[in-house]
Amino acid sequence: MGMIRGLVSSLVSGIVGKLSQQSTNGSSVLGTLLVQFLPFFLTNNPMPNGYPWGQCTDYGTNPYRDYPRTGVIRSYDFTVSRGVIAPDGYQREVLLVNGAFPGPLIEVNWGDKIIVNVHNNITGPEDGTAIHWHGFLQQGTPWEDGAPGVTQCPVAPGKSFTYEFVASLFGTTWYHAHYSAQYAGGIVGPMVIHGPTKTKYDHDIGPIMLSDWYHKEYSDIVEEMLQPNGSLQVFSDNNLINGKMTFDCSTVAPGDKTPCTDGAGISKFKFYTGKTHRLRLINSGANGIQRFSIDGHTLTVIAEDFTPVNPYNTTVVILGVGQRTDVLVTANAGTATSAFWMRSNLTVCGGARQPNALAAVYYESADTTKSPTSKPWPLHNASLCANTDLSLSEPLYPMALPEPSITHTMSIGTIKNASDVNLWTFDGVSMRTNYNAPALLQANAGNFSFPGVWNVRNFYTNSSIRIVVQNDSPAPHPMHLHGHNVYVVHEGPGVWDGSITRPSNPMRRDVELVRPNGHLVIQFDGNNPGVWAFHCHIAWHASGGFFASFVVDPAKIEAFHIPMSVAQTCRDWSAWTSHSVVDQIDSGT
Ligand SMILES: *[C@@H]1O[C@H](CO)[C@@H](O)[C@H](O)[C@H]1NC(C)=O
Ligand SMILES: *[C@@H]1O[C@H](CO)[C@@H](O)[C@H](O)[C@H]1NC(C)=O
Ligand SMILES: *[C@@H]1O[C@H](CO)[C@@H](O)[C@H](O)[C@H]1NC(C)=O
Ligand SMILES: *[C@@H]1O[C@H](CO)[C@@H](O)[C@H](O)[C@H]1NC(C)=O
Ligand SMILES: *[C@@H]1O[C@H](CO)[C@@H](O)[C@H](O)[C@H]1NC(C)=O
Ligand SMILES: *[C@@H]1O[C@H](CO)[C@@H](O)[C@H](O)[C@H]1NC(C)=O
Ligand SMILES: *[C@@H]1O[C@H](CO)[C@@H](O)[C@H](O)[C@H]1NC(C)=O
Ligand SMILES: *[C@@H]1O[C@H](CO)[C@@H](O)[C@H](O)[C@H]1NC(C)=O
Ligand SMILES: [Cu+2]
Repeated sequence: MGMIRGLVSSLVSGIVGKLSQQSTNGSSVLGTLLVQFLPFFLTNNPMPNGYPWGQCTDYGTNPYRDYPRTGVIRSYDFTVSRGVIAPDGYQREVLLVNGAFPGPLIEVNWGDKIIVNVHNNITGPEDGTAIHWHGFLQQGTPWEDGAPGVTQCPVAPGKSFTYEFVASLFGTTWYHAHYSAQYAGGIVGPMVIHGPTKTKYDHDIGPIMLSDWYHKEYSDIVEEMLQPNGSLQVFSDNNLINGKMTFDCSTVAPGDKTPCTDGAGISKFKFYTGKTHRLRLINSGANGIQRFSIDGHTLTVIAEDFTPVNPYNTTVVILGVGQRTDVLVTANAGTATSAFWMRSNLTVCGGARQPNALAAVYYESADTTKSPTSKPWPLHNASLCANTDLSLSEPLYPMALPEPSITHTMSIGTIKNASDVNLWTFDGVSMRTNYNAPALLQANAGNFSFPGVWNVRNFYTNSSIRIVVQNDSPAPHPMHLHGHNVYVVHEGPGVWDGSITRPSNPMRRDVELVRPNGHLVIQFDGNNPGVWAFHCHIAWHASGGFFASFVVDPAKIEAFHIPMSVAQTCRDWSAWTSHSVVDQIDSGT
């Protein structure tokens, strides 16, 4: 009871944040009332008629083939540095993009080219980095995918790498570091790719990032987990909405002298009475499954990951790590002075010490210094550790499931290695990457003999590849394939019985949860040559070896003319590692 009262009172004081935005989130303004509706940056650079996608629609255009070629380039400069912030009042060392947590928004139109010059300014101590652009297909540019040891060498301290790729899909996504579990240390940010929408709305609220949060540095967590006889289960300390939440500092361990402030501040959003708002939800956390809701409001789901879907209504949206859901919310639950709680709860499916995040939604004339008093929707099935029923999600642009030319089963398990370290296995292997020898570059040089610990599977020229993921572990796993929107064939408890959810038009997305002791069947077409990571998106599980890579169309990989900057990044990394010892404490990704 004391703990609950402490939490409530600190939340109340969090309405008027005790810490400045700079001390909680650095140079980010996300979660404050300063954020404007989108499109924001694009308003300074209007496109022809405002609709650069011309005749393309979200229901009638094959996005994998017929995306618009706008010829527009959007350039960004990212500097990754160490910093000290207190997102929830508990101060910690973090890694920041341009001094911001969450990192800066990348906002472009469908079909634009995105160029991001990433500068590694990690010092005291120095470390490598690499940034992945989640969900992009990278057709013809697999070396821009940002997975170290798979598609590139890490960017050495003091060096830069310029990523360049086309936004051929549209919707909501995020970028994050893919080096070790570095993204849990703060290197995350939202991306919005504007595109056509059949379902109309009035205001685009922009990204809402939901993330579990840890008070220890990511490297300390990984070291602890991967010590002899360590535990593979990692507990989060808090849950954030757009990088903000309060923390009950009385629960900090007695010996811990880290500065901690109650009521640091929470995120706030403004709605306009009677208007319909688009919210772009992103689970950018390291581990936990989120359940998102807004008291008194129905959510209309219009897109999941990069796939626009037939709209459906719900009161709760479930998101595994890496997943995105775009929802429409009409402000029809009160008057112009009403206020409501926005909630995101970490489920019981992963370890969370403080699972419930809150933010405030104010209608246009509400007093933004007062707490909402609204009541939550009743709790749904709290013990369900899976995504919402697959049959609800139906892509607007229909595509029938092709006949697979190969079916490959991969099971999930754990082992203890010779040093008594507990690790994850995927398809029988606990993966460990070699930062100095990315699989894609070796393949480009015509060598397809990969060391077993890289866990690479070559699918040659198979037209469509079906993967059955068998989860023999008691934890759910958000499975993510790089470079593809996969067909989600089936998901459920136990072993797959061969049934398919809507073969005429199965859901397509880039992350789907496999439930504890259950199965997930996905399928992808072999039309995107490259080496593509397929892994659990839980940062701690990938660190523990839960990671594989797929080779697609080897002859085409050999024929790629990879930009010289990719080889230069390896030379720079090699030069740096020749005088600095890289303590690769985990799988590397
Ligand atoms: C580089 O990192 C240092 C130390 O963290 C910081 O003081 C400096 O502002 C950073 N430089 C840039 C350009 O972000
Ligand atoms: C390993 O960890 C388990 C669970 O934490 C514990 O019960 C066991 O005693 C430990 N074994 C050794 C050899 O430390
Ligand atoms: C979904 O909810 C909206 C209001 O929030 C309502 O207008 C619409 O009719 C609902 N749609 C369905 C299919 O129930
Ligand atoms: C979130 O947690 C709150 C507080 O425990 C609870 O009242 C609410 O029903 C939960 N909502 C969901 C969707 O899990
Ligand atoms: C809740 O989910 C669990 C786990 O999937 C399932 O066994 C149970 O039947 C569900 N309960 C309800 C009421 O749907
Ligand atoms: C066991 O795994 C840990 C963590 O990846 C690694 O540091 C260690 O070298 C491994 N031990 C052996 C004998 O492979
Ligand atoms: C191919 O790469 C592997 C290591 O990944 C190496 O052991 C082998 O010697 C290489 N083969 C050739 C012909 O270079
Ligand atoms: C499909 O993949 C399997 C497994 O790697 C391989 O043995 C087979 O030759 C491939 N088929 C084609 C047509 O490439
Ligand atoms: Cu996992």
